[in-house]
Amino acid sequence: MNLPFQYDSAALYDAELMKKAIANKLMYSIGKDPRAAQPKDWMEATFLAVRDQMVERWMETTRAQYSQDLKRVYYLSMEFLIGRALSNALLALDMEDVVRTALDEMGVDYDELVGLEPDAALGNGGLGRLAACFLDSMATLGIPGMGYGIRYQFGMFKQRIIEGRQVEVPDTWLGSVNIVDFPRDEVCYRVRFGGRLEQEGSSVRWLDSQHDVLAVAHDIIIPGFATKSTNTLRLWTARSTREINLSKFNQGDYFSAVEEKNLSENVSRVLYPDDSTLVGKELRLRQEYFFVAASLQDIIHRYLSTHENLDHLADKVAIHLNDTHPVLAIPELMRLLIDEYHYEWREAWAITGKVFSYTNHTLMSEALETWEVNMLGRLLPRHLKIIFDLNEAFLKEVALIIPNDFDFLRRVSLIDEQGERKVRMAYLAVIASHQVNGVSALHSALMVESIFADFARLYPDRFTNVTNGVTPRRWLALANPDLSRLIDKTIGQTWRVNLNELVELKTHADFPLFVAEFRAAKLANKKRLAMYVARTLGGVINPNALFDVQVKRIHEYKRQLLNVLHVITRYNQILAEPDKKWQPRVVIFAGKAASAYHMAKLIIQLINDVGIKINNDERIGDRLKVVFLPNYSVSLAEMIIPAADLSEQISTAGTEASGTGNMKFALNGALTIGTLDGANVEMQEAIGGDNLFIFGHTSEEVSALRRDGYNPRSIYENNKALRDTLNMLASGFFSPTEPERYRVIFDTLVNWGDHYQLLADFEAYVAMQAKVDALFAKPDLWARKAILNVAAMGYFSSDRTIKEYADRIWHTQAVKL
Ligand code: T68
Repeated sequence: MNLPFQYDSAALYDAELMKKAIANKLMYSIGKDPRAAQPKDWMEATFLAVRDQMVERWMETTRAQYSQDLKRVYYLSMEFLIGRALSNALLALDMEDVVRTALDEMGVDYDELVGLEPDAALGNGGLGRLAACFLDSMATLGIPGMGYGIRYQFGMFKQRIIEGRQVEVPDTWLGSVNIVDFPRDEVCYRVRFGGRLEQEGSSVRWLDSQHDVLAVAHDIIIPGFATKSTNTLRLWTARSTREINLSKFNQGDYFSAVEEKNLSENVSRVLYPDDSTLVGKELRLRQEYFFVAASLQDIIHRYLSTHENLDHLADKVAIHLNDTHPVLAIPELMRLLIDEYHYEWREAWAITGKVFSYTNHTLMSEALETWEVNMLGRLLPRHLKIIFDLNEAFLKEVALIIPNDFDFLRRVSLIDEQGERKVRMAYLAVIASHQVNGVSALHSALMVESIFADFARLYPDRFTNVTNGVTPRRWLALANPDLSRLIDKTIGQTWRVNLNELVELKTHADFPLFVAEFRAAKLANKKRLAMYVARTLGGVINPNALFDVQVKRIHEYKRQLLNVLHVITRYNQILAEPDKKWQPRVVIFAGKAASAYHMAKLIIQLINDVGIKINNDERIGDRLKVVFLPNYSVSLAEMIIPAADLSEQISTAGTEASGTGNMKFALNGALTIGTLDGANVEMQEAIGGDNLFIFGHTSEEVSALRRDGYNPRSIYENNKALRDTLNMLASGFFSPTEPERYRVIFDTLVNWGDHYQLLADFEAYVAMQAKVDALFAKPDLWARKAILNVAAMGYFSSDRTIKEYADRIWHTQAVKL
């Protein structure tokens, strides 16, 4: 590669040395004879050999960060959806060729080996994946940043589809040999729960805590691309404060002897598999406090190793809250400053207010975290008291700015007093953060008009937008080698670190040779996906058909159902006009449903049932196929996205905060069919309206309909195609063994208000899909637009996003190496 890679280790470029390194690991770390080694053993050995190559750089970066006394960013997130690390490391180090050769000479297939690494799936979806892209960009840009999260023993569940239904299987991603991270047994903090408060004059003591847990650090190396700069993701695992209760054990009561240990270690056992809905469970609250308390102790410990006191903490420490899940960091820092370091309340608040910033990822009320005052008080009495005190001071201040408006005070109070009293975590985040951002222009604008409208009045300068981005390393260089090679050949290789260079592809959109090669790359990716479909599902799909793809979490607001309505309607149209020339299509879905979200699970089942009916209807042939790929994950996304022709981004306008899949698809040359929602709006501006398919109501129109009365039934009654489609759902056409199965979907849409306004957008959507067909029939025109999409994606690099955070929010500088 022609990038200015700044590496020094000889092993990097020498296949012989690499072979020795891998063989060594196989023998001495895995304990296997090469003749007996299984493919997995080779993968682990290779992983360890490659990891060694990162360690020196990692230490050098850490030393440089210390000696330059740089301000650090701590990115606190309950989720990091990092996916596979080996191929990513090889890309970052420019070592793929040498490892390929080394393995080849030892008779091991590189591609197969790379595919054996389990995904690190410590996240649900967009929020967790964004955190992973940010780590990649921070390392690449040299920003001294560190991620803090939880080392879940079980990550996101594995999804099996059995008889059309989602079945959740535990994700045992940590194999028998630990290749993932470096355990740091000595980096261990006590996290307290429960107990009581004792007031002594003006000071408060937190006493008699019970069920304390130890948090032990595990470090994952985050390599920057083509740089020595390397950051750390530090994940906490829970360890019992007492190994086993010896007296019980000696009395022969083995089970209760280990019970306590199990209970406290449950804190890092499993990732909550819910996104976009609130889970008010105690274990979740414990998880949140557990990782926040450990991280803050660690941050302060690091800071105090080079500073005398905490007076100027904010000069060197920025703590970013990825949504509200880590918001307990705010009262925790206040507690540490006041109770442990003896600051006055005012001083503590001044420091706290300079340290934190917060990103909001959703406007949906059902996702906004609140914690019952009772539960919080029982688990974290000191924090509840701090929150109450904060609230009192805050409301006093508000009453001065906006006098005599009790309703306003009630609305902005940190405590929701309606019904069971609850703490509103988002409000706590807002009052303590110096900056609060949304994740796309539209979302940030709606944020200050809706959930934070009152706060925007109080603190107009606090709110800002930082539009999301994705890392071009994983999402183009790694996921799409064929297209990457073509781009390299055409404009050089530095787009990997300066994605704006893709704009140079624009002129090439008119060169027939380039267009032909671009199409060839897409076709190769489609063939690869078709093979995967054949392998996993057994069905044959035609790589020349239009691949119409919707992959993301299954949620009503994302409107996979609208997509299904179009599929059924198309099915009916083909049957009605069998002699018309139909553009063959394969409609591909993938995505997980939260385990308790019945409607989302029903939607998965419907997709599978519709697929069975259509795929087996001989009258249809290959003009329409429906595929549901099980177990959507980062690594599956890396295969699916480069193979897509059409990217479905069809959420109800005003509901998808940003979306990041939308960016990944366009970057890989898919055209978007989408609503004016989230970052689609900015993508349209960047790409040009002629080069994507925008349809449907705007967020203003959605609100207006909601306000002025929306009548889905009349839409149903007045649109024959829609009526036929919905009647098929209600009558059991797709579920003959259980005709009532989809009645609830029919009712939701037709009789119960259709909250996400699918019917309102149906006609526009189907009409736009016809335009999609018409354009796809002109392959060169289609390819031209696809190229213009790729060319316009520079802005959507997470490097740009991170630069914005670093400049405008964190005020951090890059390390000099
Ligand atoms: C997503 N949010 C947004 N939430 O939906 C998406 N929620 O539009 C945006 O692009 C992305 O964040 C990044 O900004 C989520 O993914 C969650 O995953 C989540 C998890 C737990 C609780 C609540």
